[in-house]
Amino acid sequence: MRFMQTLELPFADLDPPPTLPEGLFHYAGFVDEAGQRRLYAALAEILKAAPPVQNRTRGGGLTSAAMTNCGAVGWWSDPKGYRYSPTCPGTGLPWPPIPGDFLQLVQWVTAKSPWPDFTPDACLINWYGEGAKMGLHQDRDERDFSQPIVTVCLGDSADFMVGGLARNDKATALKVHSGDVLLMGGASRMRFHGIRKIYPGTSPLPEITGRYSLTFRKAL
Ligand SMILES: O=C(O)CCC(=O)C(=O)O
Repeated sequence: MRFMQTLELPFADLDPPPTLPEGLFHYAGFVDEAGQRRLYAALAEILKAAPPVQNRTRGGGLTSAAMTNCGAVGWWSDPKGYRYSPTCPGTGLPWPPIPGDFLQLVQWVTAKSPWPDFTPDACLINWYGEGAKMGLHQDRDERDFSQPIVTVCLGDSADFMVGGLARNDKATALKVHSGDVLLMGGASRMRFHGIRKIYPGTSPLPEITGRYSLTFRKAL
C-alpha cells in the first residue's frame, strides 16, 4: 500500500505537471486502492454519525452536492449565509473529529510543500450523486488565506474546474480520479474552482457510489 504503510513517502511523485498555475498542485494517484479503502472505512463512520445533506443556499435553493463535516468546526450554508460552526446545525451535535488517517495523509501531502505546518481544523465532505455539480466559487470563509486547501478525491472521477482570481476568468477542466489529491495555496489560494460533472460508475471501489471530496482547511 503506498499511502499508510510505507515510511518511504512517494515524494518523487509530487512534482506538479508544468501546465498548472503557481500554487496549484495535482498529485494524481497519491492514495492507492488499499489506502482509499482505509480512508473510506473512516469516512463511513463519519457518514453514519453525521449523514450528508443538501444544504439551503443563501438564495434559498439547495446545494447540488450533499455535505457533512468532521473537525473542530464545519462549513455550513443556509439562508442566513455561509459560516463555520462547531456543531451540526441539523442535529446540534459537535462534528465528529478528523480521523488520524485523514490527518496523516494531509501531513504527507503538505510536508514538502510550501506549507509544511498546515494543520487543518475543518474537513468539509461533499458527496456528488449522478448529475451533481458545484459552481465556480472561492473559499473565503476562513480566517487566514495564507493557509492552503487540500482536497482528497474518493469514488467517481470528475471534472474539477480551475478558474482564475476573478469570477469571469476562463476556467479549464482538470480530470480528477479516486485517490488524487489537490493542493491550492499561495497564488492559487483564492482561485475560483468547482465541479462541472462527475463520471458515474467510474469509482475503482465498488463500495463507493458517486464521488466524495474531502476538503481540508484551517478555518479558525
Ligand atoms: O469536490 C471538490 O473537489 C471541490 C470541493 C470544493 O470546491 C469545496 O468544497 O469548496
